[in-house]
Amino acid sequence: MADTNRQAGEQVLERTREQLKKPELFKVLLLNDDYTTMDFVVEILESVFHKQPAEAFRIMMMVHTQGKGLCGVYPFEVAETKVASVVERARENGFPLRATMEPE
Ligand code: TYC
Repeated sequence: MADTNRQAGEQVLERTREQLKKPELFKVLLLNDDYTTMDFVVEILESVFHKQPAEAFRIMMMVHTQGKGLCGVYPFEVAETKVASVVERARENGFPLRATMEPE
C-alpha cells in the first residue's frame, strides 16, 4: 500500500495544490539619506508606487524622520522590479536613494 501512495498521479495532485498557494508577499521600503531631494522621493512614490500626491508626501516625510518607510507590499518579482526601478532612476539623477525589500 505504501508503494501505491507514491504513484505519479498523487505527485501531480500535490504539485497542483502548491501552485494554488498564494504568492509570498514582500514589503518594499525606502531608506533615508542626506542627499536625495524631497521632491525626487515624492516623484518616485507617485510614479513607481502609484501614490497620490498627499500620500507620497506623507511616506516621504516618514522616511525622512524615521529612517525608513513602507511603500507597498507585492509578490516577490514585482517587489524586486520596484526596488530596481527606484535605484536605476535615482542613479540616473545622481541621487544615492536606496530601497529594500523584506518578507511581509
Ligand atoms: N533626507 C532627505 C533630505 O533631507 C529627504 C529624503 C527623504 C531622502 C526620503 C530619502 O528616502 C528618502 N533632502
